[in-house]
Amino acid sequence: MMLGLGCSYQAPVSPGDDDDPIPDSSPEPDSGTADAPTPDAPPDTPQPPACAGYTPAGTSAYLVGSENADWPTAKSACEGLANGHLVVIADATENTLVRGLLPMTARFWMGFSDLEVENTWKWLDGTDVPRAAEFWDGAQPNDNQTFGGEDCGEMSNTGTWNDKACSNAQPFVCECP
Ligand SMILES: [Ca+2]
Ligand SMILES: [Ca+2]
Repeated sequence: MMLGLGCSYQAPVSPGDDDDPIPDSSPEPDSGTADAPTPDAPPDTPQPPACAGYTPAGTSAYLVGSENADWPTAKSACEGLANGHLVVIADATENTLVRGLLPMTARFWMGFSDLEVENTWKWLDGTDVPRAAEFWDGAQPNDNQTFGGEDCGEMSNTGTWNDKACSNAQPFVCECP
């Protein structure tokens, strides 16, 4: 007997029969709960891991800039590296950790400035950097007029902070997230 016109039940498998009226168990092709290996998974663009290229340390992850840059360029560079930012220091532990990322001979940019309002220091996340913070070096910030004023924050050789003319090209540290 030949197959009928889809009017009755059929053998369990009928490959090639394209007018089977019986709906299959999963009408939604991409329900996400495939119960078998799915060789036909769409070749999506692979998602890079968050903070790709950064080295985890402590409670965050860091990346030392590959070349010296002035502060605005360093800021942009970090933002272009997996959406990071110039490093923002939360506490003494992080300060020590970050200081150790570069040789003590190197001073480097961090993510704070008083570019918006002179003598009002802000981290890039918008939080205040109290002028009396324990980390400021001696008489800093002093907005040294010898250099036309100083509006960008750096880590000094000793691990203390200094305000410096933003146009200096020097190392920088990015943080992510
Ligand atoms: Ca200043
Ligand atoms: Ca200074």
